[in-house]
Formats: sequence, structure tokens, C-alpha cells
Amino acid sequence: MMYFARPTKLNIMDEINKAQHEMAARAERKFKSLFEGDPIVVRSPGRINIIGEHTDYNEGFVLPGAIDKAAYLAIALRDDDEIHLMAADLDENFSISISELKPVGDISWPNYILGPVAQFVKKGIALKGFNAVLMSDVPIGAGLSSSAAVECATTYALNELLHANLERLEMVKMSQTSEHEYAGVMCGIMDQFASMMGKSGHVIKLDCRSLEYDYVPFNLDGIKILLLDTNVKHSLASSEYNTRRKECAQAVEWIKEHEPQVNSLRDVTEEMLDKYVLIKDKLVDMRSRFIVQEINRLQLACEDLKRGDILALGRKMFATHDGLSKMYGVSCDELDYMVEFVRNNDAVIGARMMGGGFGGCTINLVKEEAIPGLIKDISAQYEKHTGKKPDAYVVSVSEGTDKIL
Ligand code: GAF
Repeated sequence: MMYFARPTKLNIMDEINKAQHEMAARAERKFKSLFEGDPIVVRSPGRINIIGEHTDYNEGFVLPGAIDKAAYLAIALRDDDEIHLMAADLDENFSISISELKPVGDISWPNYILGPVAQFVKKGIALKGFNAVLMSDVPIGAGLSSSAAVECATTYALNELLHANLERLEMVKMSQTSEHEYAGVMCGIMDQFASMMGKSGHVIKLDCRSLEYDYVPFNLDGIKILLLDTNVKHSLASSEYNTRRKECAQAVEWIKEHEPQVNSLRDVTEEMLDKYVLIKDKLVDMRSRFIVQEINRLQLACEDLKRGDILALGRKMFATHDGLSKMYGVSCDELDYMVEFVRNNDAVIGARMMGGGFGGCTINLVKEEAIPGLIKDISAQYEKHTGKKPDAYVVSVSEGTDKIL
């Protein structure tokens, strides 16, 4: 059976917009109850990724979209160099002055705001202190890029307030660098790009080497995106992520000794892996082979989407999961359990773990009418099997970072 693209219904978008404006108004009210002055409110979303995982830092392609869950930053400049922050959802405060700017160790959330501030300092853009209230409905640690959402909101808001006239792409790069420097995760560009550049009803086919991109319509008739959150938040995630990056770089280094034109796994074929990597190290071979296959799989998946052959796309999502789990080694029992649970369900077109891995969400393309029953069944069985309660979110593909108020 084939499913064809259809424009998003207006009433759904109205609902989403209304909910977002309510969140923005809440952030503004909270700001005014704590600080003086009139803030602007910037919204920056979390993201999903249809296919193309761990390919961004290997100069491959990704297919993410922004979602209707976002971070909201109500913010106004001060006359001195002090930064006063409040995370409304956590009821926590944090203060620092720009002259003492550095990553903080005991709590993590201020780093997602301080990291972007440091990028403005590095660029020599004249800064001032500010007051800010942060609110977010992007679940934390669920693989939906809650951190990129805050980084992009901060970068965008400071650009507005300081009249720095930065291009969106520049702000994407600054937000990515702040994740490297202030969160210690050597992430690729996907999350910040999706958050900043998202477009309602579309996913983004991004070439992570040239940074050229296309918006691909993603309104599947009768099918919704269901995220199932394992509620597993593995502490391994950032260190193993950085290890995978090194394993990929090692494969490139070995191949380059023989094929000097090769600069990343984007340039590599499976034959090159057979010749130059497999003989040296089986693990490095398996990791990099997954990436070479995944870059290719994404290209084919985009063809499926163009033809409206969503079933073929779904099969590729399952194949991606198998590769991430068995070859790339970034899944966990709970993610595998969730994907196995839906694998032979006709109402589930495709499913896989999403994002960096070791916990977080699976992304499932599911026939709309089957969603309530599926959530009920999987919740009961998952809890019986793992002792943990899962969460479920039906999400729509939404607009990227913007000033809402
Ligand atoms: C995390 C990273 F931040 C991204 O850059 C990307 O590598 C992703 O994991 C895996 O595809 O979200």
C-alpha cells in the first residue's frame, strides 16, 4: 500500500500555535514576577530525525525536523555584566558575571545558556549582562535535543537583543560549538540545525559536509509520529558518543594512508573497509561499516519518500535500528525491547531508536487510529518487562527558532 503527502490541516496548526503562545506568555509572566523590564520571548524546538543517525559528524546526510515541543527563553538585557538565570521547571536559580564566564560543574542546565554567551564573547561582539527565565516542554534526556533547543534559543535571543545581525547558519554553528565547549559532547551539527532551521510540515535533508539542504514535505496521510520514551537516561551517553567519533576517525586515518582523497566516512566504500580496516580492527570496521551503510540508506529512503512509498521507508528505519544496535553499539535493552514490540505490527510502518542512543526515545511511524491501543499495550508490557514506566508523545513537525513575543 502507498501513502501520499497531503497538506497539514489548518486546525491542527492553530492548536499548536495556541499552545506555543500560552507557553511563551507563561515564560513572560514568570520573568515579570522576578525581574524588572520587558523581556522578549524566543522559542526554539526539539527535533526528531527520520533516518541518518550518527552520520552528521561523518559528513553524511541527516533527515531531521523540528517538533512542537520547545524551549522558551524570556530574556532582557541589564546595564551591568551580570547574568541572572531561572529555570522555571526546576525552580532553580543561577548567577554569574560575564567576566567570570566558565562552564559550571554541579548543575548542567546553565551551561546551555552560558555556552552561547561565550561564543558572542569569542566573536568580540559587545555584550551586556541579562536576566532570563527558561521554560521547556522538551523532555530532558529523551534524545529530543532539549539542550540544542536551549542553546539555539539563547543564541537567537542574544543576536536579537544585541543587534548582532548574525545569519541563522552562523547561529547554528555557534550553538553547536557551545555544546562542545560547555557540555563536553562533541556533537555533529544536526540538532542545532534542525532546531534553528525547522519548517512546519517538512523534514530537512541536510548534507552535513556542504551544509546544503532541502525541505522535504512530511505530511503522511493517516500516519503520525509517535515517540516512545524508555525513560532510560544513561550516563554513558556523552563518553561513548565521543568514543564513536574517535572510532570513525580511526577508520578514516587508516584508509587515508592508501587513498589520500578520503577525508571522512562520506568518501568511504565497503570495499575500502574490507581492504584497509577489517584487517586491522574488527570493532572499528563494524562501527564505520554501519556509517557507510547508513549514509547510503538515507539516500534510498529519500527516494522512497519522493515516490510516496512509506512502507519502504519504514523498512529502512527498522534496518537502521538493527545497525545502531548490533553494529554501532549505541542502543540498550529497553530501546531494543520497544522496537521488537512493534516490529510485526501492521499499524507500525517503521520504528527505531533515535538520537545519540543509550536511552531516550524510539521514533515510530504509526497509523493514527492504532495509536491509543498501541500506547496502552506497550506501556503495560514495557513496565512488566523493565520495571520502568514509559512515556508517549505524538508530535508534529514544526517551525524552527523564532521570537514569539
Ligand atoms: C546527538 C548529536 F548531538 C547529533 O549531532 C547526532 O550525532 C546524533 O546524536 C546522532 O545522530 O543527538
